[in-house]
Amino acid sequence: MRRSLTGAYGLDLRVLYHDKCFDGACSASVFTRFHRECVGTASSYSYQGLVHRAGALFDEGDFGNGENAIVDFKYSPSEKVTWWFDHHLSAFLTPEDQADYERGQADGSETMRKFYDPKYVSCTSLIAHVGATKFGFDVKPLAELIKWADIVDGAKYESAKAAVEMAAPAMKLTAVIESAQDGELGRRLIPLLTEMPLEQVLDQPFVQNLLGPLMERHWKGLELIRSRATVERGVITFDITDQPTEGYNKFIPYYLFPGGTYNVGLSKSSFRTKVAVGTNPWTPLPAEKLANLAVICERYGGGGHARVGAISFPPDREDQARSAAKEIIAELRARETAG
Ligand SMILES: [Mn+2]
Repeated sequence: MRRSLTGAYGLDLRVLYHDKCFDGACSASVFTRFHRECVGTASSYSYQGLVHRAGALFDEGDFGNGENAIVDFKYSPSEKVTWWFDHHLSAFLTPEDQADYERGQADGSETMRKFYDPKYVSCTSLIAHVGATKFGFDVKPLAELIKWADIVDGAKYESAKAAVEMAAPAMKLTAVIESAQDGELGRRLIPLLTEMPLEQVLDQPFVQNLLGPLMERHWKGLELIRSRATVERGVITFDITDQPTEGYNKFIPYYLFPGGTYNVGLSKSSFRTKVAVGTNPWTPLPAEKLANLAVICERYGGGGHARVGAISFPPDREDQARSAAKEIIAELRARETAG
């Protein structure tokens, strides 16, 4: 890390970003380019990934001695933080944090440094918009990155085929980023994201090495679910509890049965037996006709969102998981039949 001896100018700028997230990596990359081209007060940039965890999210030691930017992650009132961009609904950990942010906006001291707007689908597009409209940032070269950050963070895939076959480089990069084991991947990837097309980033040997085993596991998961899944009265079901897995692509059921409205899947990992309940994102049915899956899952001690929920049981309580799944399947099929 290069450091100059005098003043704030020429110091390293630390970018703290949402780790294991495509939008987080793209946000860090776009922020870096924006800062270098439009602000120019740092001689180098370093990267620190952040993850959601119980209790305090920030450690003062995470912040560097120069400027610090937090992107696509919660607000921190630390005086070391000089830039902040976020678009999450739950951006403030406490009312005090929110009051701190609002104070800086009301007195004008931070209106050109801290930006929050939950209407943006991705933080990448928020940074690009603020940069372009308030600082004259040229975002034309970033069109591909911004488009894909919006698609991935908003889960707005055009089809189950696009989500499962993962032909687009951004989809494969997302898989690699989400499976990263440490901060090293982000540090290597972030500087490349704004410098070259996604296809070329994906072609880097260190990315290809990580992608190979992930895609192999993905295709195996697809074949396993294909061999088990059936659809009846709009509800796709499958049981793969006999083949423990640490996860599968949640769009696979709709790829296999595009006409299915819901899917109820039973799976097992090292720490739980899981009933996953989802709604086909490409269903032509209007929202008011769809079941609220969070409410259904809560009845069994689970939870989630209106369109997707889950219930976890201890690994050895497959019997309970199976009977909950059976009841939910019957309920969703009755709804479909009732129209
Ligand atoms: Mn985001």
